[in-house]
Amino acid sequence: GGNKKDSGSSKKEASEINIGFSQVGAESDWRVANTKSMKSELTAKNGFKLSFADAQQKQENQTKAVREFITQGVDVIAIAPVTETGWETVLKEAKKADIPVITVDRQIKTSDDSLITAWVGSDFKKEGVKAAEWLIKEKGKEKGDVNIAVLQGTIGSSAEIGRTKGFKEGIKDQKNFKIIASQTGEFTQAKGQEVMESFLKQNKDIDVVVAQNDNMAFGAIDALKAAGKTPGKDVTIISFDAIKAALKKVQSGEINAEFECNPLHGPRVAELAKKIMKGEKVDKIQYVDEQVFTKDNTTKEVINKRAY
Ligand code: GYE
Repeated sequence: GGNKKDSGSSKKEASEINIGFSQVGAESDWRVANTKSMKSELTAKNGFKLSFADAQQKQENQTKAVREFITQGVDVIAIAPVTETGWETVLKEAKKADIPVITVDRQIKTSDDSLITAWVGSDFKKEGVKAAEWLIKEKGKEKGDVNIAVLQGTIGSSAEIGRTKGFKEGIKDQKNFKIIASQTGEFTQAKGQEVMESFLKQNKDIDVVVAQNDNMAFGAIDALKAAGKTPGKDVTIISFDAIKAALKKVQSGEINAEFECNPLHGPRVAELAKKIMKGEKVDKIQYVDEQVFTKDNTTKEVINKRAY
C-alpha cells in the first residue's frame, strides 16, 4: 500500500513534483485500470503535477511525448513502454537534461543501465513459467498430443516477450505439448477474437488457448462459442491479468486458469518519484508479487474485492 504520511520529515515538501507519464494506450481493461491508478495517485493533493500522454500503442508517439516532457522541464519522467527496444536516443536526451526516468509495467532494454533510474512491474517470464507448470499438472499425463494455440500480446513488448519465453521454456520437456499456432492479438479483444477465428479455420483440434491477456481471452471465448465449442470444457483457456470480469469467468468455468498481473502501480511510482527527488536510493528493479487463480480459490470475496 502506498499510504504515506510524511509526518517524520522536518520540513514540508519543497514544492510539487512535475511528472510526465507516457502511457501505452487504452488497449485493455488492465491498461485502463493502470491509467486510473496513476492518475488518482499523482495528484496535487499528493504533491504532484501530472502531464499524461496516451501513445495509442505507438512507440513513436512515446518518443514524441518524452521529448515534450523534456522541453517542459518536468522533474521526473515515467514511461510504460510499448516495446522494449528503440529507446536509446530519447533516453540519452532525458539524461542530458538531468531528468530521472522511471519505467513502469513493461521494461526497456538499453545498453546503458544509467538511462533508467528505476522500474516497477511484473515478472512476465515468471508468469509464463507458472502457466506452463499449471498446464503440465493439468494435461501432462495425456497420451495424445496436446495442441496449444497462443494469442500473443504486442510483439516486442516485454509483457509479450516474457510470457512467450516463460511458457515455451516451461513446456520444453513436455513432448506431447505442441504449439500449433501463435500470433499476436495486440492485447485487444477485437484482435483476439479475429485471430482466434482464423486459428479455428486452420486447425480443427485446438485443446488449449493461451491468451496473453484477459481481453484477448474474452475475444477468443466469443470466437470459440461461435464455432460451437464450450470454452473451459472443450478447450482449456489460460489467461493473464486476472481482472474482475475474468475472475468471474474463472468462477463460471469459461477460463480455467488466471495468472495475475497487478496494474495498480500509481502508489509505487509516486513513492519512487518522491524518493528519487529527495535524493534517496531506490531499488533499481521492483517486482510485484502475484497469484494464480483457478476455480477453487476464486471465491465471491476474491471477485468482490477486485477493484478493476
Ligand atoms: O497484460 C495487458 C496490457 O503490459 C502487463 O498490457 C501489461 C499488459 C497487460 O494491455 O492487458
